[in-house]
Amino acid sequence: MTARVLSLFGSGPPRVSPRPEFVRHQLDPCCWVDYGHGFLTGGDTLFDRMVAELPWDQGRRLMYGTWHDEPRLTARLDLDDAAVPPVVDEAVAVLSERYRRRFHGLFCNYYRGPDDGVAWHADRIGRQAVDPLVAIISLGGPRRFVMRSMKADDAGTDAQPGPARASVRWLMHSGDLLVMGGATQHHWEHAVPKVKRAPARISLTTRAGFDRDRGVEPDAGGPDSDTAVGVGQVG
Ligand SMILES: O=C(O)CCC(=O)C(=O)O
Repeated sequence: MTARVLSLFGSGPPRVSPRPEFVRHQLDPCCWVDYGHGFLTGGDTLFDRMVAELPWDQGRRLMYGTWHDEPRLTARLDLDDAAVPPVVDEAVAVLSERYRRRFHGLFCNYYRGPDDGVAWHADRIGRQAVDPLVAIISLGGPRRFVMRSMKADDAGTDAQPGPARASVRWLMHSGDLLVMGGATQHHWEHAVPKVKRAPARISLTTRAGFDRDRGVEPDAGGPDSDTAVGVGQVG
């Protein structure tokens, strides 16, 4: 396992930033990402606590007839579970208020080092709900998070290459937040690639889609973002 890089704002008690700033990246006309640098302070403290206290599970996948360990550990919690630290409840409340959507569940992923990762995929909630929101808080790290469009998937031929797919990447630092919204789960994929070197990282993922209580989508929209920038210049 690679030594963890302590970030400037990562130590100290975990807190939601009192004035979180979100930058909107418009991926295409109907898909967007809001990025919140330093959404949480004390991310490394929270990382240590979650590594020690969460009920981590080693998932297994059947691939070509053989079972393989997933290259990360996972823990799946309800938001009202006693194992969810109050600062995470507070973070989810901030998200619910900002997007006026109810978030459900906390899916935690523990990437122990560079050999852990998750391959290209769109979240399953995109098959169950129209325009779901997927919010990811990163703890520890930093670690690269990449996205690519599912469109223009025409690789062409060697002689005549097809159009390149739009892609974008972020280096997520401890306490950063990334929210995928609009039609992103229908038109874009994301991944946390395996790399040569990477410190351990946890991602906390919560999603808003179908409203279980009302049986309808309460509000498909979100607030306007503080800043809008295009694809490709983040890193
Ligand atoms: O760890 C992350 O940042 C992404 C996790 C993810 O994409 C997933 O679990 O579906």
